[in-house]
Amino acid sequence: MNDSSISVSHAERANAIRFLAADAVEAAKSGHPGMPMGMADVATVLFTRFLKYDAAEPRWPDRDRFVLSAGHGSMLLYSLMYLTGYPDMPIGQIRNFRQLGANTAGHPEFGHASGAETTTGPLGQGLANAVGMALAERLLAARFGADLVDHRTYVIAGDGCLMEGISHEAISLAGHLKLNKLIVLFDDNHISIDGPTELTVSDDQRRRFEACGWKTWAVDGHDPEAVAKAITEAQNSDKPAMIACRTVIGFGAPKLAGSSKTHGSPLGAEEIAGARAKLGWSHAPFEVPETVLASWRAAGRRGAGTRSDWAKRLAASAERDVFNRVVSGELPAGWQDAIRAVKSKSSADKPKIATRQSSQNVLDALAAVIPELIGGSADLTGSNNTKAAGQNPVAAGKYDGRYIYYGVREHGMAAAMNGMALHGGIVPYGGTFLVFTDYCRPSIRLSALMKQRVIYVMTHDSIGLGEDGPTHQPVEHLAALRVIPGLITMRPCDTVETAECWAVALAEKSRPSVLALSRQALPTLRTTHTDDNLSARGAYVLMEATGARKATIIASGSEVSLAVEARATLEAAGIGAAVVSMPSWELFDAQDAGYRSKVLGEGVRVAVEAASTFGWEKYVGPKGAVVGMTSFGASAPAPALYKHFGITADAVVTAVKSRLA
Ligand SMILES: Cc1ncc(C[n+]2csc(CCOP(=O)(O)OP(=O)(O)O)c2C)c(N)n1
Ligand SMILES: [Mg+2]
Repeated sequence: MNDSSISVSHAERANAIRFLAADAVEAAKSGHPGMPMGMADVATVLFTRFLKYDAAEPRWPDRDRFVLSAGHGSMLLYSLMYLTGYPDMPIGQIRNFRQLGANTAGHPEFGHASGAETTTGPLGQGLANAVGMALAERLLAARFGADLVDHRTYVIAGDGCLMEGISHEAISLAGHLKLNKLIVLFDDNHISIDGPTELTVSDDQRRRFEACGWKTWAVDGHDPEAVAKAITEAQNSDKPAMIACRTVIGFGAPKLAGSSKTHGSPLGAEEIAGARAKLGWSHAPFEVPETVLASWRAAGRRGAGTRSDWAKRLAASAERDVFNRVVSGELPAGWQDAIRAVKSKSSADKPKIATRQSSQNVLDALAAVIPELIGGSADLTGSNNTKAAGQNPVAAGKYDGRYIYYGVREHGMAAAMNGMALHGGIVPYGGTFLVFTDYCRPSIRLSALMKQRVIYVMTHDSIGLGEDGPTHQPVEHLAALRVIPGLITMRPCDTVETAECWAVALAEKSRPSVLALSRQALPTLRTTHTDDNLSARGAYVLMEATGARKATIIASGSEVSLAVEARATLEAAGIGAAVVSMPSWELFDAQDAGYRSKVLGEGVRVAVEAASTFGWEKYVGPKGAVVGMTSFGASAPAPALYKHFGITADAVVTAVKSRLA
């Protein structure tokens, strides 16, 4: 379709977006009209001439991805979806913008409106997700060939996205990996909430992107031909592309256009009426003239033929079944055998190794059977033990690797992993030190909010890391991760539990996981093999009391062996004590009440964990005790630190005895 084949003008199509957005915000009495009005021209060019999609099949795997990183402009996306005819975006949804139960949430939420490729709103995240999506596309194209995987990733990012720190990590990584099918449309409107951007930023954005290995253009964002020309050139770029589109926020509003006042408030009846007069749009709110709608609907089906050709190629492909399996997120049959093998070998060999090393052993086995497992680390590969045997590095132009050196870009890594998981066809995991979950936290939160299987391999999980000191020793991090809804935090005590926790993380198709792993060596405590995944229950009785159970010692990770030691002392003193290994609160809380009370027992309960004591009260109860950290750590060898902070078997024994007295 082009402009001459149909009598509807570009301006009419763009105005349809503008008024759907302005009127929906007006009806909701809240929202952001300025950005959709400003970017309506650019979006119209993209969705009517360039974007490869079929509105009738929003999830077609080889579609171009469109990410609205400036998520406050959600009405831009919803208007486009309605106009192009996405089945789940009838006009009723637009009328219900921002209302409970509507898929037109205030910001685009993944899993609500089908055109929302990712949840955006926290500025910069979408741009960084898009880097992951563009990378996923390259990795899958290398695996399955261009016949099945050949699409682009487009992003709309605003001043805010580009001011956020994460944008630097994302831009830098994309430039380094030469993700030339990534095209960023920068809404260069010189306005953010506080006013003109000259208040806050003087960056030369084009030169900034160019310095990171991008090609850039600058165009008038209200000149459709200029925008189209730049996108055409960007499509042929050998580097990622950024097009700075100079726009006017709130374009068409007679008094407020160009002002931050249009950013995040309804324009008001008078201003909207003025915009109608100015732009020549005489239609009632939520009414789009038939011819305009028809031209949009035709644009929405532009890709139908391309999609059916693709479907034919897939049907005829020898890779069909594998491709379908991988895209659906199913793991290859038999992958659990690798887990079982590690478990039984470890129970027999009883290695004394750090759980980060255990994780390495598990990964070596898993990577051999799950090709879509894509690893990486934020410059701590040798410490996180994340690079599995047989995984080659991914590099610019070399996308058949399965390991990503993310560089010192924790936040960018986490957001890129979200993007890869959302893209589909990839199971991403990545590592850094547990203390730096703080550097990834906004993206970890989004992994959980979006229900994505992203696996965070977080090592050096306590004061047990020793001499690097309090800057590197996580204290409050486990508590802070355990409160994120939907996230599974797991802290295994030995190789067997580490294998089990990996199995949980992989089997959970719609939850992210954090594996908290030790730097220091730990003894094997699970010395009898069982196929059952005991860690999947969150906690279980590792050692029962010999006689009647008087006390239960609950521990996670490196402190489970300490609990075992304390138990021996108590038993020797005639006090029946059980050890409960609790690798995961979340998994344990999901068990039935009967199981939970049986595991926790009736007697005195003492928890021990080399982390903030915060929250353990719920398991030990008012009569129990928690042996843990109440301050930051310190720099010293690990054994000295455990002693210094009183996280010892003796402290556990004393706590039990004093409560039995
Ligand atoms: C991480 C983060 N910080 C702050 C906000 C609140 N916020 C939403 S939009 C915005 C300004 C964005 O400016 P820009 O991207 O230029 O959008 P425009 O005003 O041009 O639509 C801010 C600060 C946010 N959504 N995310
Ligand atoms: Mg702006």
